[in-house]
Amino acid sequence: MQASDSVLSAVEDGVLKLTLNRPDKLNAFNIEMHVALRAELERACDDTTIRAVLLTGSGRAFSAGQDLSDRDPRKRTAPHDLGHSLDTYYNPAIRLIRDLRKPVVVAVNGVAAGAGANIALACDIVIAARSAKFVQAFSKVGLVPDAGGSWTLPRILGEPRAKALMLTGEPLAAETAAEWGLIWKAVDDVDLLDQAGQLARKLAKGPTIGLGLTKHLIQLAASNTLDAQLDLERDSQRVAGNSADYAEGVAAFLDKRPPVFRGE
Ligand code: T3D
Repeated sequence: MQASDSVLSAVEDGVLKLTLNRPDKLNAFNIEMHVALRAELERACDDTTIRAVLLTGSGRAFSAGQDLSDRDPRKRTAPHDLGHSLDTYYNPAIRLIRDLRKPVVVAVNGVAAGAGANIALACDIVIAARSAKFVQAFSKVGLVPDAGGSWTLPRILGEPRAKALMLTGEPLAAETAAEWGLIWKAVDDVDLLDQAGQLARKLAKGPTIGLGLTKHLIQLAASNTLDAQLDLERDSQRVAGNSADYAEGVAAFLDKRPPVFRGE
């Protein structure tokens, strides 16, 4: 199924591959692209044959964030309501990525700026081309960080680095992002899609229920007390322990053969 030219989608080996596809605009977000991405993320949630998502961009950029040509103040009599834009488009996308009980891998193929950077950083595993960079571009146009960036960066990097990146808008190279723990790893540009694709396929063959619960546990860890987290581990393990994939995992171990997980 191809919902829109601005987001290409294909399912193979249980992986929904989504490619942001406005390369002439560095894959900047307009309403059409938002609507298409949202429809695809909802599909990832509902379709049990999809067991992992791989997100990337076409051309030389991952995404330059909001399409600023849709925000030209000279073409308007009153300011655009950016709060409405976040409520309607960006925030639902971030929530869908975070709430999806399936792994989301992002292959950052080039520059990721503004909301484009923070959408990438909301994904579960971030692999970037060595030439890619992350730009908290908001301050350059008088805005504040959005798409979850003001939550994500301080948590991962601490205040000093988050503030420096967000107040200056200076680009952060992929290798430094990896050294700082902001992303999983930087790989040679030519290897990016191979490595990200292999990883997504491996995850799609995994015990989907357990992986989804693991994602959820990790996301709640920072705001939970240890007691609350122990309770959540207990409840999650109970669910994982009832899954067919757990039975298969144990049987395969005892049989000394690789498990065949079905995501059930
Ligand atoms: O508005 C709301 O709904 C609220 C939400 C806001 C979220 C946001 O994301 S705000 C932040 C928006 N993004 C930016 O401010 C980034 C703007 N772009 C840049 O700073 C640079 O383009 C990059 C650092 C991303 C890349 O630089 P470079 O030198 O590699 O490329 P370039 O030459 O600047 O751009 C290439 C083309 O893409 C160029 O068009 P042209 O001249 O070839 O016709 C440029 O205008 C276009 N482009 C790049 N970014 C955007 C864009 N066009 C529209 N919107 C963009 N964001």
